[in-house]
Amino acid sequence: MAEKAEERVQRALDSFLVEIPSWGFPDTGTRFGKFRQPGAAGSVAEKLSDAGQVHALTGCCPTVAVHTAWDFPNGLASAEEVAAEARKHGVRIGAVNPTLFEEQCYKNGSFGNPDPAIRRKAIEHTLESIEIAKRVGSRYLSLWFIDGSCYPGTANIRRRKRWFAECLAECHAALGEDQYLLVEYKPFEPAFYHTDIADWGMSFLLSKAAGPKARVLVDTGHHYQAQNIEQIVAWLLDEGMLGGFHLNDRRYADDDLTLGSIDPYQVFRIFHEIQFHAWDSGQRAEIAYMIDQSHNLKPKIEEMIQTVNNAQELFAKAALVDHAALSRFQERGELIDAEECLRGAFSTDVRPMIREWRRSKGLPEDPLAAFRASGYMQRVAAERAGRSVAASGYC
Ligand SMILES: [Mn+2]
Repeated sequence: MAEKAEERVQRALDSFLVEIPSWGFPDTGTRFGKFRQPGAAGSVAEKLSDAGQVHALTGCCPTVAVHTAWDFPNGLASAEEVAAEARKHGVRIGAVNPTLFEEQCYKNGSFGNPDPAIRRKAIEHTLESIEIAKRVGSRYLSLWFIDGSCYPGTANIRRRKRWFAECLAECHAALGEDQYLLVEYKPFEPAFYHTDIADWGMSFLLSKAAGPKARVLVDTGHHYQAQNIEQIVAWLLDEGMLGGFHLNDRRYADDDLTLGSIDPYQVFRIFHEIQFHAWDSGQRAEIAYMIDQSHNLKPKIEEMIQTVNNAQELFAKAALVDHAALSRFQERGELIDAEECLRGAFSTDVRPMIREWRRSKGLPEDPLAAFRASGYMQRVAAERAGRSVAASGYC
């Protein structure tokens, strides 16, 4: 007899952890400006405190992604202090992201820069980030590059590809036993003619060239409009090359919108491919689920709770797909039944089952309401008022 819906959802939620980004809590903005929020985090300690709130109320965000330049002001020397601060707030440091895009020297790129001295500087920063990751007990070094060009003829695309392969291989060689290199892709922005790692295929090839512990990172916002993201995910799973996700949504291009706010069925289909693969292959792929959103308009902590909530709902819905039945329908070419099998799961209201899961874990049934009732925001807004400069951080 098939497992009951409630049990499937409980089991799925038990296995589903989502990492939240430190850059989701300070004041950030678009290229046009910032709208400051009272109580926005201004220091690493404040970011970790805010992240700790999200985990305390949702129970599924035990790690926080960090950016080397923004969160480790003294580089490696800050590592222990930041790790201790995270522990103090009930979380751990997750993926370490080298910051390879803010300094003036990176105008023409980092790993793809034609100047070998700048490529060397980018490698050294990445190697230090790997050491930080080791020091704070993080398994992931997560790489996103601005590299590319804005005008035809201005960059040697083939040479840059080879420089990328060399730099990534050198960084891969420094990884610890249990560490992974995650390589993100993005089709455009800030480069508007070519991006050195523009799509999953380029990330795949460069990861393969780097070494056995490099994997592709799929940022859901980094795709063209009509792209079939779940197919990319299915292929990466089948190749054993899916490392993780940066979860967000977009309507036009990368805008850090709330996950599932525009197209929840897309997210559901991605989660479905992952769970279908696990059923089919008998093994669950190790995937780092991370949120990459930085909100300029919505209240930051509430937004992060809303995103985690959306992620749990969509993951739980995907757990309701009857894989055995779906396989049968697919084999027999029963198109309507196969499609309805997916749609039925997607249409199920899983919220009562999620509330039940939360009750069973001693968590608030409605984390957003619990956060609002906690008075945390009012308290930190008062404590943090009058601070001069907010911590930077936007990607
Ligand atoms: Mn990203």
